[in-house]
Amino acid sequence: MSVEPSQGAGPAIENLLAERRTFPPDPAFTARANARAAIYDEAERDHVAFWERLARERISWSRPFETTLEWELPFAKWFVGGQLNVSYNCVDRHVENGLGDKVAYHWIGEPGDTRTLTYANLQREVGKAANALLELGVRTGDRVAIYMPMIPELPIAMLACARIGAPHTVVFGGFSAEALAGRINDCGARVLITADGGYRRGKEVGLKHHADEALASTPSIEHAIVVNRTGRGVHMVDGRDHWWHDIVERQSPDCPPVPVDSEHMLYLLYTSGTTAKPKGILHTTAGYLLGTSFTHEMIFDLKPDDVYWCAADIGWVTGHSYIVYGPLANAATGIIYEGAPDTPTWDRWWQIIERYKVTILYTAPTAIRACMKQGPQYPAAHDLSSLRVLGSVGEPINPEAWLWYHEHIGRGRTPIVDTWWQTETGMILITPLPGVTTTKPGSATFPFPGIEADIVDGDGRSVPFGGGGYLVLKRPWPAMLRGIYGDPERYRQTYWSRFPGMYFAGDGAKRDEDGYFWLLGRVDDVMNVAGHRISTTEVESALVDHRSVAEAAVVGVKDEVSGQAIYAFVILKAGGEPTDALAVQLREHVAYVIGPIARPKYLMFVPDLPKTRSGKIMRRLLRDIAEGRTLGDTTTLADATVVETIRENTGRSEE
Ligand code: 7RM
Repeated sequence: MSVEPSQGAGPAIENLLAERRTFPPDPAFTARANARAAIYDEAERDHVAFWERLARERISWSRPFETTLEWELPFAKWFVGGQLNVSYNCVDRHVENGLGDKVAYHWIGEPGDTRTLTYANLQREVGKAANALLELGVRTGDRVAIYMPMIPELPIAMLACARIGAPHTVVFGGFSAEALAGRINDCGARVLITADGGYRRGKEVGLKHHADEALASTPSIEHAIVVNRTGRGVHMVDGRDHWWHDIVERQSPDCPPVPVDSEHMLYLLYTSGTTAKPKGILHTTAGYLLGTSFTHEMIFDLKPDDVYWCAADIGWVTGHSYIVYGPLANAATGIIYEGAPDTPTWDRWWQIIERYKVTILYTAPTAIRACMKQGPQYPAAHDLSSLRVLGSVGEPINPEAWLWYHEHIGRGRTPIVDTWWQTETGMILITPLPGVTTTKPGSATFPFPGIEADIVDGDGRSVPFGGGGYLVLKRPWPAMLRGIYGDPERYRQTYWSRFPGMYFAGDGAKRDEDGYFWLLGRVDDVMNVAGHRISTTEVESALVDHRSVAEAAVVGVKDEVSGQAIYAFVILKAGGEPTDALAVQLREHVAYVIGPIARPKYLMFVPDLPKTRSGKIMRRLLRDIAEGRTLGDTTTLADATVVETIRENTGRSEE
């Protein structure tokens, strides 16, 4: 990550956009809320003692821990001396507590097939899958790669690994053979768990043939287990490949969970760094389980009868922490949906919410803006009255998208939690607590209890309220990454060297006069217009503020006069006319909302934007397009045709 120290006298990042609407909690919600304002005070008095208490109360230990935290910056060890098993904590103990018949997952396939798994079902399936791994020679500490669609066997495979202490690395099902091979080779996985394919947008998407291609260059892989999802014939390599329905189905469901040390590696998850080789973000056992389960219960106000739906992909950290480990540790009932929100029509999600009486929905701004683009008639046609908490994650949520979510999905009644965190942080770190926090549309509000976050200038000095700068974390937290697999120096360099003694997240942020945190996007994307450092987020939010705009992405392009000029890519709401007059109007709108310095010099209407699989806009590719360069790495793009469509579009409007 390249971070230029701020030059000149100006602030690291300008604070331009002022959003003044506030939403205090509903007293009826507060009366029943899991979170109490007092936990902020308890955590502040002694954050180590706070996490110690929670770890003793919430985790079922095979052996209790002795030391809560050993901190040798930047290396943390939490709950040292303790032993536990994650799959026991997520499954068996609930069955022992009489919750065997409680639904763990309602699964919905894209073609309409469904499956229900209770905690007792999950225990049997996980035991069988773990025994299959043992039969294939997998031992505690061996790495297992997982490359699957969103089917129940995916969380089962993860829990089976955790049961025997074999760290998994889940590779998102949309990634290429090359990406899969790179990750397998980096961690030296012995077994791959995959499927013949899955369903997406009404089509069968093959996986096994990508896996076969990858396995041609992965010497560490000895075996593959293949789930039959689509029934389409695939090539099975004799001796190497095993059908799940053979090798797993014939196992005994009894597989004793292996107790591992608190700091045993639970998983690796590779972040698709923009240019460099992907980083294997390393998460361990006890701290991760505590951090994900406690935040899940507090931030989503989880109650025993909730139906919780995190609509992310399990291949993204959001799925690891908030579909699998956090919710299962809390004995939640969850929804897993295999497919796309527009298949067969744009009311698929709202049908699911109505049908399963979903009470908590956690999704990304990109999905909310896609729904905004289609129009409110789709959710309006469904009974969404079961919803009581809404969440957002993955990108800054523009105030207008927040308000749309509040009005058309929450029907004005439900709190919204805008949760900031990263693959590296493992758990949500900046967020409102429903029932406690007064929210402001577009702000992730405050650090979670026990977390110390700050905003600093280029020299690492805390920026006073009202200013913008770099988001840092100033003390360790239980679910933090423990390193980059096989590369401690890169870990130190990437996260702990920019500001000595602090974790630098790579995000810009500002705090308003009330101390609310507002995320401003990746610092690599910050634009420098005539010496003003302007965040992409604020200009995009000003565009989305206009009634015709569904989504916008802005980038800085080289400019002879101002150093950089702002280039805006705009998606209109359904029915919007992309005229020159509107382009002029939108530019003026930005100037009006946040000031003339932020008026985009160029503006182009586009049908879609280049995004990662988790929905993040890839501004780097937009800069390449705007400056007429050949495209950089596109392997993590969700839809590779999007950039071509934009490149062929010549209708750029210019100031
Ligand atoms: C959970 C996840 C991490 C990056 C992070 C930010 C951005 C995530 C928010 C957000 C503003 C949010 N993990 N980000 N959540 N920005 N508000 N609520 O997304 O590793 O894939 O990405 O995502 O830039 O650094 S991630």
